[in-house]
Amino acid sequence: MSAERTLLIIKPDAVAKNAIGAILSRLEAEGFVIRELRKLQLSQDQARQFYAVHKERPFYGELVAFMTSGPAVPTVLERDNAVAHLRQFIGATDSTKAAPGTIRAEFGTDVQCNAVHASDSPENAVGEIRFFFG
Ligand code: 3AN
Repeated sequence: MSAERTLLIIKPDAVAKNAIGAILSRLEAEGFVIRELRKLQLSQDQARQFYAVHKERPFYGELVAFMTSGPAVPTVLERDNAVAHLRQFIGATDSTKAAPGTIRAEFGTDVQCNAVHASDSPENAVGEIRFFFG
């Protein structure tokens, strides 16, 4: 199968836990190649824009506040079937329900502080990679 790219963001909760290296190491061991990597703090405008699909949801304000609360690490990852494989590997959105062994089960806390974001479709991956890396 041909290589595909997806966007991962190590969120502020995982960065604050000093888990950047542990998460990247798990991903590399799973066959993902790190193509781009940057540590940054999202502005309010960037966070609102990135999560614009959720703007009508009740948690939108909290989500923007959390995502701008500290540095995050957007990363472009490549492997075969990257989008679907990464979604499986990170686990369910709510860390308390994520399957054992997944990134969110290991490094996340709850539905908001869930350690990482990953693109949910190849189309969104293209847009999200462009959002951070041009
Ligand atoms: P995923 O990140 O697994 O694709 P989405 O797209 O449903 O999940 O949600 C986007 C982000 O919004 C999640 N990563 C999470 O941080 C936050 N979120 C989702 N549902 C809730 C909720 N009920 N309360 C607070 N935050 C939420």
